[in-house]
Amino acid sequence: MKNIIKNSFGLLLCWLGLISSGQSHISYVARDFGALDPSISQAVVLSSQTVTSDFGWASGTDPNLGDSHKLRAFKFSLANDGDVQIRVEGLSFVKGSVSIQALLRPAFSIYQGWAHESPAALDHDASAISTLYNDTTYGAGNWQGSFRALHDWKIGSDDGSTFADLSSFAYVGHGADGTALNYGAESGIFGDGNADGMVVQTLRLSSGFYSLFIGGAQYYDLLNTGGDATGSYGFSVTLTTIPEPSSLGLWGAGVALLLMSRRKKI
Ligand SMILES: [Ca+2]
Ligand SMILES: [Ca+2]
Repeated sequence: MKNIIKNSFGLLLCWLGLISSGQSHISYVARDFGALDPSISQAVVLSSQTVTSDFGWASGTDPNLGDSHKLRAFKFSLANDGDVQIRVEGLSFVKGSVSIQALLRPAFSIYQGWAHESPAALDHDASAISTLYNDTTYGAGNWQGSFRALHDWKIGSDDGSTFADLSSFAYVGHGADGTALNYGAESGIFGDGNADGMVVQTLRLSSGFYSLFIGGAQYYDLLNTGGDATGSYGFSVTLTTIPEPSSLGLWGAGVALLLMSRRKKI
């Protein structure tokens, strides 16, 4: 009898493990753009990325928020204030022996702030502190997850016990592929007007620590009825720093002065 109970418990843990591995918590592993400096030209590409569902970003624009498992999180830091171009493009590719279809309508939001990272416990929508915070802030039954595409939001880990333990994301900006025909009628969404599987946008950012959340911009309804909640969709994302012409000019002037002083010495 003891063995039966022990084996059943083992199976339960295994089953829970499968569930948790299928719904990964917020993580930046292999999705870190590093420390960028907008005063010089840099471009970092992270290709062959995947996200679950085609509606994760759009679902976070409506009143009942969105499930953060249906977005992919990236991080970077900026040494100085400056312009950063974000380019997200749907991409089909083969992962192992699995064909990944392209994310047809990509979108992104940028926030100041980072989630908890290993060795700390990772943040997720179903943690006790996330649940308490969302119930308190939005009302029990009024939220699908913690993700908000157009506003600040918070989320916590299983180690969190008070709201002070939550990770905070301060909304900075967003970009979405297409028009209201795909991302819906929610106010405050600025699409690029051309549903071509790509969104490119340049944002002026202050120095600091940033999270970038990418997901699908296909809106269905408050319950995501008809959306593909489990499919895996591919994309690539490129961050490019864009130095101001004045700093390029100063750099050019510096080089000219250096050349002139060398010539004088010769
Ligand atoms: Ca929603
Ligand atoms: Ca587009």
